[in-house]
Amino acid sequence: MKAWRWCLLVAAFAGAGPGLAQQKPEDAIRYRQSALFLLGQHFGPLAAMVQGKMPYDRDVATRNAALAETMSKLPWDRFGPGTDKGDTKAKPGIWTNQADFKAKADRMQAEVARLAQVSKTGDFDALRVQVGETGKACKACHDEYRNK
Ligand code: ASC
Repeated sequence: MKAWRWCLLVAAFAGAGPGLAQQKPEDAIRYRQSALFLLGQHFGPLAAMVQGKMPYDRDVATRNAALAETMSKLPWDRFGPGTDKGDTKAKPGIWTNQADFKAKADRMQAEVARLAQVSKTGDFDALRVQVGETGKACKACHDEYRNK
């Protein structure tokens, strides 16, 4: 292989950064907190709309719900070994009841995906119901697995 091609190959892999396996625990914690923070930031306007605290706008609802759906997929592979200690409110149950934690995470993702679908229809009553269901799924996991 020509030397310049070899350089490109090495640069490509180096640029990709460390794989998930080598991610520093504090970076994994910051990653999942960032995703969940943004999830809350995009769920907030939907909650405000159905509570009459913000004018209802289908396009605003759709955009926020789509971003919430993307965010909802991100945190889960960042609860790996060693990420239970540090600057985190994550409770130990996440690692001792992994099946239940996954079930709650899956439920939340399903509710947010449904929220994204419902937001597009322009059906305000359906949106109100689905915001409620989604909020319950957020809360179920926080009650069990997040320290105050
Ligand atoms: C939010 C947010 C949560 C959920 C939860 C719903 O907007 O940041 O964590 O809703 O409070 O019960």
